[in-house]
Amino acid sequence: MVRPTDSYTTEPHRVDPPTQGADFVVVANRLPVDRDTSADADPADGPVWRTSPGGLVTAVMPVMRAREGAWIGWAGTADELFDPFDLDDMHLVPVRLGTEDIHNYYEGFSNATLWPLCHDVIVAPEYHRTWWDSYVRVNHRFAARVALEAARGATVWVQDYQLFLVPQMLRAMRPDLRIGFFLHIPFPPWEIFSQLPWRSAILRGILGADLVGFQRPADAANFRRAVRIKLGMTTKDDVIRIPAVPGTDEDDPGTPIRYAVARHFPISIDTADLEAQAADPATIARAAQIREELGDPRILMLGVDRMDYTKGIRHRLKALEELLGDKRISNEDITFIQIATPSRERLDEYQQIRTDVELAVGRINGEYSSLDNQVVHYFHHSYPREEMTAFYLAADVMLVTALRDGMNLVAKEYVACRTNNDGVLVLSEFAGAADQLRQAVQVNPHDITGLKDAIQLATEMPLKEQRKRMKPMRAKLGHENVQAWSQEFLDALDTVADTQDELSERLHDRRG
Ligand code: ADQ
Repeated sequence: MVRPTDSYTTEPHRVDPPTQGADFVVVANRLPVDRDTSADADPADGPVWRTSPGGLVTAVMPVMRAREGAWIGWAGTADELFDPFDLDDMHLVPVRLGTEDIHNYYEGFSNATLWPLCHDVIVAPEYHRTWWDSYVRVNHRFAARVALEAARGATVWVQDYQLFLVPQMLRAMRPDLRIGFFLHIPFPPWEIFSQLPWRSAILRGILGADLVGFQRPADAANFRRAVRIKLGMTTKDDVIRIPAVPGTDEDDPGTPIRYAVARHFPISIDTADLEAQAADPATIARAAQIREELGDPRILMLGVDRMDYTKGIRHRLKALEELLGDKRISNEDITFIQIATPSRERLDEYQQIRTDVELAVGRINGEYSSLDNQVVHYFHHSYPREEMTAFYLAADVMLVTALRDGMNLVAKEYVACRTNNDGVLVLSEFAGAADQLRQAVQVNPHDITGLKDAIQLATEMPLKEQRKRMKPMRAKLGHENVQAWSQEFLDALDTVADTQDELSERLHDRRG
């Protein structure tokens, strides 16, 4: 029999719950740690681990600690399988990825197919069947590992686009589990998503979850529309009616039906922790020192991003360069720090963005820097959290100009650190954070003229106006923090699992 492209087969198998499993399991591509292979780590002591940076980790770590669960993910090195271990109140269970898996599943299908597809096809997604086959295999490996770790009836929270197929695979292995899925990146409109040769399989994979969370209402709406168009399922508001056996006639009264919910749960930050760090005298002193070392610029602007083509770093440098060229801002007044964390460096597109950024930085400095003031300071490495907080505290203006971004935690971190309610956030309307941070100076980063105006406005904004905007944003993040985010998601997951009858009524609108 010829197998259609848009499907896959894996060994179907039921797995018995372990006698001693975890009641709460997070499964993500990466464990929240990196292996420390530096010279001072003695191999005789076994592997040494340190906490790794990144949006997902920042967001889920506090939840893991509070619930004492297990975290299943890749340890970040090729071809090595480590035993499960405990660190900082978390039980960590490594999943092995071989060199080929990393090439095909991770760098390939995850980061060169799905990532650009979900970010407005800023660069062209590549579709390769070998990458897809590897994606299916690796998702199955993750699902099988969860099936062995999760206690009977446990809650499993699957994270992000690398694991789209895990919810459905896991449901087949362990129908007793409560499964939530959260997508950290945007879900594209059907007109773009429909390019994907494996679009039905991906939609069905996600729909194995009881609750599917997105960053923005538009992402959830895009997903529900794709489900209606491609899978022919019925939706009402955020409820989706799913025939339990794929391919069966939904209207056959004998077909078991289940209901899933797909809606937005905008992720946030550990606001109290950041505020406390920003109020620490050591951080305040470090922020003052940063400014002093830069020669006390009148305006210090900051950009903090992974080095990624979605972040709009080129656009902001272009706007800055033109503003300097037009003499609308003076090179005597302005210093711009761009921190760009190395990211996915083996992919061509990422080497290209790095080259472009570095050329632009060199050009601007060559043209506009003097012995007294280097206009752009560019750092291509990551910093400890305390140092990041000091940068946020030191900066008068924060530039977040993403061309498309699920949320953008940097924007929220900057706001949380502005304990004096001063400072200006320039924020792309294409970042999810724009839904919550309404008082930011919002921009369309493709519109360079508009971006220049926004940057100029930010550099000239009176203190009173700065405070008027910053205060409500800080207040909002005070309660819309990452703890509330996870609580809301997990409460909603319980509700979906516990109230299938009510959801059925909602969908058929029997109440009215
Ligand atoms: P990312 O694309 O990685 O996350 P972002 O939300 O900005 O983007 O998170 C980056 C995190 O890394 C922030 O906490 C930031 O402080 C930290 N960071 C960045 N550069 C750093 C550096 N040089 N040194 C130390 N720390 C650094 C993905 C999605 C986002 C979504 C998050 C969370 O792409 O849209 O907001 O997941 O859901």
